[in-house]
Amino acid sequence: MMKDDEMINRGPVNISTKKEASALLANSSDTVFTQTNQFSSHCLIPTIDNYKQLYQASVDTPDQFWDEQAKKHLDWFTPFTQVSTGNFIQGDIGWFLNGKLNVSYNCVDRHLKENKDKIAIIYEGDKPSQIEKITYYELYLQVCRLANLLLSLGIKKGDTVAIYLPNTPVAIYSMLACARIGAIHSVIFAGFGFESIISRVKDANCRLIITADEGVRGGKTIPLKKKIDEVVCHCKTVEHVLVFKNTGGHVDFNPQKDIWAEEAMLEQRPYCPPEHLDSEDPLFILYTSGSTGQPKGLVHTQAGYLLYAAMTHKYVFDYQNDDIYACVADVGWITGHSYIVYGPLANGATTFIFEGTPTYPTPSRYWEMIERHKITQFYTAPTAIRSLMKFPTSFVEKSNLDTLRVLGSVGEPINPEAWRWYNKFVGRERCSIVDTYWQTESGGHLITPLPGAIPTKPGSATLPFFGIIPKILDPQTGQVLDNADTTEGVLAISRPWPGIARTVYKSHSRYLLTYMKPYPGYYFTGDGVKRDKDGYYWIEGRVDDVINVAGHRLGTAELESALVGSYCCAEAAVVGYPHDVKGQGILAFCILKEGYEDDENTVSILRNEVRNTVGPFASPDVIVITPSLPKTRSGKIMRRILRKIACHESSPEQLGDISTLAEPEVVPLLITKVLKYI
Ligand code: 6R9
Repeated sequence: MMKDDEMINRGPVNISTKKEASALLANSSDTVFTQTNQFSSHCLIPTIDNYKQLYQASVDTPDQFWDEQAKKHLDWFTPFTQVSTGNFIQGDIGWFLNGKLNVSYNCVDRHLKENKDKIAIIYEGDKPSQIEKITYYELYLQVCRLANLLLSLGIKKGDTVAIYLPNTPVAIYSMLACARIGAIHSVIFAGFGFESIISRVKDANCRLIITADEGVRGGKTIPLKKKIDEVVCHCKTVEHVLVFKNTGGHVDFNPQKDIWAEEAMLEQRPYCPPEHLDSEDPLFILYTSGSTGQPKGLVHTQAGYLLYAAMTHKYVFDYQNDDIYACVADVGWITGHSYIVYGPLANGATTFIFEGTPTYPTPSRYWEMIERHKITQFYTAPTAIRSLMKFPTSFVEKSNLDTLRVLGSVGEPINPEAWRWYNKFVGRERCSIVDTYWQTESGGHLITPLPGAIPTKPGSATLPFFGIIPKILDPQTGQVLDNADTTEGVLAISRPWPGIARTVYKSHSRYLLTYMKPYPGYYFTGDGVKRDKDGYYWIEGRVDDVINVAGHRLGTAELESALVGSYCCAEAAVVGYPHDVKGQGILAFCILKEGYEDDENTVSILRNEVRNTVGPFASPDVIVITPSLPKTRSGKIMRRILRKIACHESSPEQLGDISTLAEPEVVPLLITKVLKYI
């Protein structure tokens, strides 16, 4: 069942979220912050004029621009015959038509000739002493063995494979092994709970799941195989479970389905010819929360995605040959896909993968890793920066961070205070800060500074990447807003780019409904935005029922369905509220079933329900038990009012007319209850 908001397409603009973001931006200076980047002249794109020239070419003669880039950055088995096709009305987008290539070949094999012994992957486990370095040749052998193992289990081109692994090199081997044989991977973040895994495995009809015994984060062990054992009982399509040993911890082993991966790989030949795949064959599915309960399986294809990931990785991080590049995201999210795995490896880079957390064993962990490995680019999320800012600066000051050149931020708007801290204490005021705005759907960066070329302003993602034509639309009328001064509205993109997701798995109508129909002729990002007089973009956050908690996108409907799935909850409504570390926190209003009391026990039952079904990262920060919810007379929950209450914008003027509600008296009650917690 689709919710009203999604059917209306445009949905109501989430004013509260916008206000929060505007408040964050309010204290930011509008003057251009020109960093003293001592490396500017050595950057790949050293001046703003170089950027402008390239950008102009990319939008004036896009086919010529992308034709050149695709030939320069990718190796092809068969050349493409047409650069691009399709539009945002039909959603029939395609790039590099009839070309044949292989993503794993581009990420591994082609580097062997000159860089066989170069380190491809540096891994740090949860404990700082757990370090592994994998050369391109070793990576190649592992990928080939695993690809052959998948083939021996009957996995073939077009089959879907679920990957539920900790953030370790085997996750990279697994993704590349699938890519080698044309199987479509669906990585499921290892923090997801039971229901979230089942819905993803079922939606994609996965034939095989790749997992590990356990993961370890922040000193805590996370049972992964155990969770998959429960999942497999409910998912009939799963024929085999490949199990990697990560901790060596005990697992239940079902000889009918389970296979120890390392042992089985040893029996496989370390050569596997790469499948010649069409540019538009699917590469992977990645699920993302939307306005409705069921997450959308976005489908990315081979050539356009890889080219876009590789180019953005190269230019946005100013990636140069001997760099040691580190993105501390998880491969379970798009940031890990594009900027731990595909972008860096396509560029022959040394990429870093980290299984632990920023504060374990101490809040110096990131900075010590940078010193230990001589990291040159470091990419993290504002929530991590905010959590580390809370500690004394001595934790960061004692590390030697001289190797750093570029610092990246992703996942949510970075507040100027965090930006400045990152710049001062980590970048030591001599690095480029790149606040990269993009989405699972976009495959790679959409709006971002380029080191050396684009002067930055704290809190602004600055200017569009090559080929991206952003438009600001009036949320109600869809008119393009084009004031020379400041413009504010919703962000849309007016022309397809190579990295855009091509469809929602098995549901093209949902793809069109969510992204193309709200504003015909445009791709709708779902974000509010402001453009200042210098043409700089300031992302203001989601305008739909999606909340962004510590850089993770969560659909409120998904959380509500988990809450009502608990035996004690009759009805639930979830909204976001400003949170000083996580960006947004989760506030859940719940009506209990008859016979349950508003006490700690009930609240913990509700919280655990969300932890188990969606995942611990989605655990509500505040649960308010209420006898009723503000509803229209037709029974629709007025989320607008709940959002305002959550943001303390609950004066009568701010709330507007509530007399039309079925039970207006619940509003003051909720205001009082919320004040107790937030
Ligand atoms: C890459 C990623 C996408 C949503 C996006 C927006 C928010 C991401 C941002 C940012 C402001 C940035 N977002 N980066 N907002 N500034 N630099 O995070 O993908 O998980 O799909 O989330 O995240 O709201 O629409 P995804």
